Amino acid sequence: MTWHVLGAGSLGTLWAARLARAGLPVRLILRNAERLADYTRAGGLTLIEQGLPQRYAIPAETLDSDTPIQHLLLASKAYDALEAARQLAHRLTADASIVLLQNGLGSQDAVAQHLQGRRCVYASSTEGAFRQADFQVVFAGAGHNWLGDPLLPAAPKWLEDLQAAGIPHQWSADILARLWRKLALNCAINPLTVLHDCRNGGLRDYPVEVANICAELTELLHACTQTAAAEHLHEEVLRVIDATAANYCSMHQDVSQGRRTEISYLLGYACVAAERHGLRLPHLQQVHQRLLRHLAARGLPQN
Ligand code: NAD
Ligand code: KPL
Repeated sequence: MTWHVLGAGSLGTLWAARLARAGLPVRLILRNAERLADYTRAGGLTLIEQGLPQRYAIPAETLDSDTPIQHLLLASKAYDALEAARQLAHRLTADASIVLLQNGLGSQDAVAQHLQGRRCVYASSTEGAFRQADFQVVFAGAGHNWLGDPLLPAAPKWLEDLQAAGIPHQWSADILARLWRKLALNCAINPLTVLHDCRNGGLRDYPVEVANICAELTELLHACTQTAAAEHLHEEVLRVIDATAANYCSMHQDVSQGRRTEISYLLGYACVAAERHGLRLPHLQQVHQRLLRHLAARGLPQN
C-alpha cells in the first residue's frame, strides 16, 4: 500500500524519507508541473541527519495526477490543509486514511468534515525539522508523534509502517487532549516571545504576563471539558521555557522571516473558543489583539 505525502516541506520530507528508507512505497504530491520539474532537477529529497545528507529519489506527481490514494500524509501548514484536502478528495479511495500533521486546532476538524466517511487521524508532533534549501531538510530535533482518531478509538493496522520506518509514535485514545495541551503551551509562549522579540528564555523576565495567560488558558481548557490538558499547565509552561530557553519559538521564527503564522489555529482558535463559551479572558484577548497589530504592521497575514 502506497503512502502519498503532500507537502515536500519539513515534516513531509522527514516522514517520506523514513518511510522510503524502510522500503515502503511512497509518492510525493507536489503543487504543479513546475514544482515537479524542480524536484526532478534536484534528484529527490535530501534529509540531513546529524550533518549527514542522504538523498531519497522518491517518485513524485502533481495534485492533478489520477493515481488513487489510500494512505495520505497531509503535512502542510494548518492554513493550507483544507484546500489541499479539497484538491485531493476525488482521488481518495472509499477506505482511505488521512494523517493530519498540523499544529494547533481547527484545521483537522475542517478537513475531517470535508472528507466525511474517510478516516482522518489527527497527529501531534514534537519532532523538529527545517528546510535548508528546496527539497533539503534538516532533522533538527528528536521528538515524538501522537496519533489518534476522535471518532474511532481503535488503532489502524498501518501503524506497523511507522514502526518499520522508525518514526517514533504512540496511538492516543484522546488525541484532542494532546492537541489542546500543545495549543495551550504554544499560546502561552509563542505570542509573548513575538511581542517581546525574545527567545523562549526571555519570558523569565515577564513572569506575571506568563502567569496571567496560563490562568486564563486553564480556565478555557476547563470550559472546553479538556480537564487533563489543563492540569499543571503553568508549571509545564515554565518547564518548557527553561528547557528551550536558548531557542526562538516557531512563531517568532515565522515572523522574523516574514512568513505567515498559524495564529488562527493557535491563539485565534483559543479566543474563538472562549467567546463560544461566553468566557471573558482579558489577558488572552489583549495578547491576541496586540499580536494581530504586530503582524499587520509587518505586512503579514492576520489569519
Ligand atoms: P512546511 O511549510 O515546511 O511544509 C509544508 C509544505 O506543504 C510546503 O512545501 C508547501 O508548499 C506544501 N503545500 C501546502 N499546500 C499544498 C498543496 N495544496 N499542494 C502541494 N503542496 C502543498 O511546514 P512544516 O514545518 O512541515 O509544518 C507542517 C505542520 O507541522 C505545521 O502545522 C507545523 O506547525 C507543524 N509542525 C512542524 C514542526 C517542524 O519542526 N517543522 C514541528 C512540529 C509541528
Ligand atoms: O512548540 C513550540 C514552538 O516553538 O512552536 C514550543 C517550543 C513548545 C514553544 O511554544
